[in-house]
Amino acid sequence: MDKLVLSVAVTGSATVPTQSPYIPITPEQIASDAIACAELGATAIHIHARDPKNGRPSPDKELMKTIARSIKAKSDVIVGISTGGGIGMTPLERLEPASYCESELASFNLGSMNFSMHTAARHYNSDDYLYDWEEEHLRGSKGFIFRNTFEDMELFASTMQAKMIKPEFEAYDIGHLHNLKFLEKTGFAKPPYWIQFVLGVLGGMAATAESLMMMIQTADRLFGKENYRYSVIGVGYPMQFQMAAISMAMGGHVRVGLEDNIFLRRGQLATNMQLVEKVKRLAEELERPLATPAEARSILGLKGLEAVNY
Ligand code: KMH
Ligand code: ZN
Repeated sequence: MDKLVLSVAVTGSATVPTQSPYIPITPEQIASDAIACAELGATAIHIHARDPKNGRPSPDKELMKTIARSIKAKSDVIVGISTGGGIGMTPLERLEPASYCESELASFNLGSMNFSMHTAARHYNSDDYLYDWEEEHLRGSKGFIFRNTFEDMELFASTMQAKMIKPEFEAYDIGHLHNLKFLEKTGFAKPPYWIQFVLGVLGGMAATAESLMMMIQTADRLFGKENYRYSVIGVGYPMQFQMAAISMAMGGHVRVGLEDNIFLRRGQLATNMQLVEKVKRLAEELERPLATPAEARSILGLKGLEAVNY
């Protein structure tokens, strides 16, 4: 088995600040969590930017550059920039931060889908929310379509190819793997692939061992085991840890972080660093030593920190 590539998605764009005081918001907070996670042994950080005034997900490329640069000043951890963005952003707005920063890695979402967080709103009354955008963000996601058409994907793929940004392919469903195969056939994707199996989004496959097995079997058949590596995201609690353990036992890699789960234990909110510590304990028990950023760069075939634009 490879050494374990442990990615941490420190803030994301699905949650709202009211859900947890530990979600980092400002560029300083996001960079500080990223650096602390790297010091604990995380290999890669997946970042989104948020408006420092109110925590709303932001497509501002300068904010993203500030975050990436602050991380680079203190750590050689791999930085992957989101192109999933957030609700209300156009595909071009979503692509801009990664394209501008020319990061080593960027997420690449493999298909359009429902993507809903509206069930989280049942825990709050309207006057519980800290900021005016939050309630509509959660409730309104019931009507949200996460757009990733073939036209969008071709644009994302050609931009990333031109800037030597390695795509981190996010597959939420079996059909997304077939979409990747189609991108390969039409010249928009080339193995070896780095795939995140994202399980547990309302609108995608459930976070179960059975879903993961179906994903792996399909990817093996479409691409061949030797042509891809995978990491697993279990969305929500306790799925983040359950999926991490299954993936580690099978030789896969893992992503944790407050983007996908805000709890350390039932009813107890987590910090990003606590999530990393918990998954490190599991990794130790399962004999999966962590990859350093340098080892992961070689495992994933990344261009290197010298070639980024931040
Ligand atoms: N929050 C994850 C379920 C992206 O940023 O491109 C999906 C994600 C998408 O990370
Ligand atoms: Zn993300």
